[in-house]
Amino acid sequence: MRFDVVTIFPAMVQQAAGAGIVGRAIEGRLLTVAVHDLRDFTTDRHRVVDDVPYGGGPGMVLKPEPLFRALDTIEQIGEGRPTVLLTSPQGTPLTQPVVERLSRQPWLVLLCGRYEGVDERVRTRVDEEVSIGDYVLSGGELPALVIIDAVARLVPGVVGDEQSVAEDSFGRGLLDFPHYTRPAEIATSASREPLRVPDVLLSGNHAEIRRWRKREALARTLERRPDLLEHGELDAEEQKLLRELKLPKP
Ligand code: 4GX
Repeated sequence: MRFDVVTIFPAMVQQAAGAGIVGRAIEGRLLTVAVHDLRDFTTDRHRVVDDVPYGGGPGMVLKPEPLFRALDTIEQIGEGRPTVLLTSPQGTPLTQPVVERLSRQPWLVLLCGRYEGVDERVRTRVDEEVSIGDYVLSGGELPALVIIDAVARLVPGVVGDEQSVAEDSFGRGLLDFPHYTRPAEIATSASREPLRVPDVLLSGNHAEIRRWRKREALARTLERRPDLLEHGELDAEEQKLLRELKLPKP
């Protein structure tokens, strides 16, 4: 899969994309991330990318022509047309189903907005606007990196353990269950009880462990994110566990 990112902070995007799981996938040629400096597509001596808004008001707007030239250049790289995304608070909220849909595209272009935004005419070249959440950032670079990270994880081979991707929190539409590692017991201060790993996880009973994890995931989701249970994709066992969790405690 290929990502092209257009930004006024290319070093920031290059740095972050080169680290961790995504960085390893780039080295392994599973992914290509090409970062383009928007200023390289200006034609004036001062490489100006922004200008004042027509109609007045505070802030600056990204000029359209450098973005159009960047897109024209990028579209000549490959065969076919890339899917062009603009990161903005006005966009489609990024959720795991949206990430899955984007991961089926072979080629994404991410335009990183800055300042008050981009000249509206740029939207004629944008397939979709995407928001990573209802808060205000100072630029589209972090959203672009978030999109690349979430989408890249779904490209086969990028995450070593395919099973962990399939079973991931949100892969199943629920919050994750609690995780523990050794030791089975840790002594804390003298006045406190030792902190023990739940016995079921040490039991070796894999059917029981699976049920316990399901119940914990459901209990957490019910407690913290009941909205996730509304569009119910629960199997029969999950529906039964959820009914039990909702019963008043005896
Ligand atoms: N999820 N921002 C983009 C400038 C901007 C505004 C409008 C294009 C159109 C954000 C978010 C986000 C701040 C990035 C404004 N660019 N992007 N920037 N939340 O807050 O995606």
